Amino acid sequence: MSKQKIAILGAGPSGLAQLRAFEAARRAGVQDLPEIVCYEKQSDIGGMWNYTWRTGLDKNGEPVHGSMYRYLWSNGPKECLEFADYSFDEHFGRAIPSYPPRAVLKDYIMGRLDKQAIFKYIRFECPVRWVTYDEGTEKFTVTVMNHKTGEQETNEFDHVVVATGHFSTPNMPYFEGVEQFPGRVLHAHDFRDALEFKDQNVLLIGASYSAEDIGSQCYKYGAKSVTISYRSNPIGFDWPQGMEERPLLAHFEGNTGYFADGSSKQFDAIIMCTGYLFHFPFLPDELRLQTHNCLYPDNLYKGVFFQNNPKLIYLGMQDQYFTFNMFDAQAWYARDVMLGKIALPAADERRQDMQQWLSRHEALAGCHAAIDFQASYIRDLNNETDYPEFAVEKQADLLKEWLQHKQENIMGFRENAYRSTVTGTMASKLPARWLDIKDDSLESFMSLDFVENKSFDK
Ligand code: FAD
Ligand code: NA7
Repeated sequence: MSKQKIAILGAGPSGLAQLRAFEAARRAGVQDLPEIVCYEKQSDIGGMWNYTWRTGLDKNGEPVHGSMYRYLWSNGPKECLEFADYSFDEHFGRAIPSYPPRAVLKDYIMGRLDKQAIFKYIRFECPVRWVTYDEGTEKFTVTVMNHKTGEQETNEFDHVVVATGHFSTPNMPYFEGVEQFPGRVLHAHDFRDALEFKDQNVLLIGASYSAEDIGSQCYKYGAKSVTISYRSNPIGFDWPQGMEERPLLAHFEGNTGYFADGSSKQFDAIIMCTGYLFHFPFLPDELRLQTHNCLYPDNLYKGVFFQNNPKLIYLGMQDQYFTFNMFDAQAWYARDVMLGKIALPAADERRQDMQQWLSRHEALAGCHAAIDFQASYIRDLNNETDYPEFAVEKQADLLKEWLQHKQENIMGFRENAYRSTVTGTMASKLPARWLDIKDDSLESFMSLDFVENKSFDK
């Protein structure tokens, strides 16, 4: 029998988790591993964490994937995204604070990879153009544009793992009069540097993570005022002076925004923090996941296997309280199904299982229930694989503390420290207020005199 072939689309944290899962099996002595090809649009690994200064199109004319910006710090405690098979202690050799900047987290993600072992599978600058499935041969055909050779390539695979992320294609609503707005109008996807908005009156539309964090960045780096306009509910933090929330914007006249409560204000710039579209331009209707940002997208058995064709696997498509360790849980489970260690049930049984999760999802009341829901989803996956234990329920408790800490002080929550559920190590603390630490480079951060948390035992 010929070897199985697997295509992984995307080499961000999810695609890398899939590669790592197979690598772990190889190290454990599993024979006859499938042949793997990972197609990546960018010229390096890391997905979102691979910061780019570019916006619009990349050097190959492809839509820029990155939505991350300078000065971005982890928006959740690192203890809730720690890999169970590669701890922060193992990487840094000492305790570091709970909310590291982007470059520090990226260093950690990259640190667990044996680059030699993994890079050989990855084909960089190869955006996937089209995927089809042939019922007769039971194979997928994947066509990519190889920008390095300037030619398209087509190959056949037994499984396709879609790990292309879902925070990259802007959801950009229209507001009457915006076309006459004299200042800059951009989506969070194109936001790169808060200093651009220094001394400006900035309007952010949207009331979720992007609005909260970009607003905080603009405040930290000297915006004159930050106004957040919400559609459903205000974020509700005790914002510092100069930041405020207003109901939904109704329309613009020149540089003046008019809000649903009748109030108005003049602005220099508008940043749409209005979320992202699930966008898979390389998939035909019958293979394409159609959903929005939520904790349990329909038609994904175990959150990963596409119901129409479970040989098509989607990783990381959920809204994310948990990130890297959830991608691992998914990748380990998907690997075991692809290796035939776990058998997938028939379609109606898969439907029943999804239905049960969907009903739970629908009944969720509040953030604590949502966190517990995602933790139990991860537990459900980890129960079936050899991914190391990481006490996901305890991490859920840390996430609840995180919510409380944000509520107490949105500009200072990153000064809190938590204990790792993987190693038991208590994080150290920042030596200064987060608002006062403006250099976020790896070198600068790692040279800070972190404050050891002596009050806690290991
Ligand atoms: P991505 O990281 O998006 O990677 C997808 C990969 O697929 C990319 O490399 C892309 O180039 C590639 N790709 C896309 N299309 C194609 C194609 N057609 N062909 C080939 N390759 C393709 N998470 C946290 O844990 N902590 C944080 O602090 C945090 N902050 C965030 C801040 C922002 C602004 C954003 C947008 C996200 C943040 N996240 C954070 C969530 C983040 O999305 C995840 O941490 C993680 O990057 C998701 O990994 P992924 O591999 O699923 O997707
Ligand atoms: P989210 O979490 O999907 O949130 C999108 C927000 O945008 C949400 O508050 C929406 O309001 C709002 N929205 C969407 N459409 C509109 C319109 N038409 N008008 C006004 N407001 C709108 O996206 P984020 O970018 O904040 O976060 C995504 C990830 O990026 C996250 O994981 C972070 O780690 C970084 P709603 O509440 O639905 O009324």
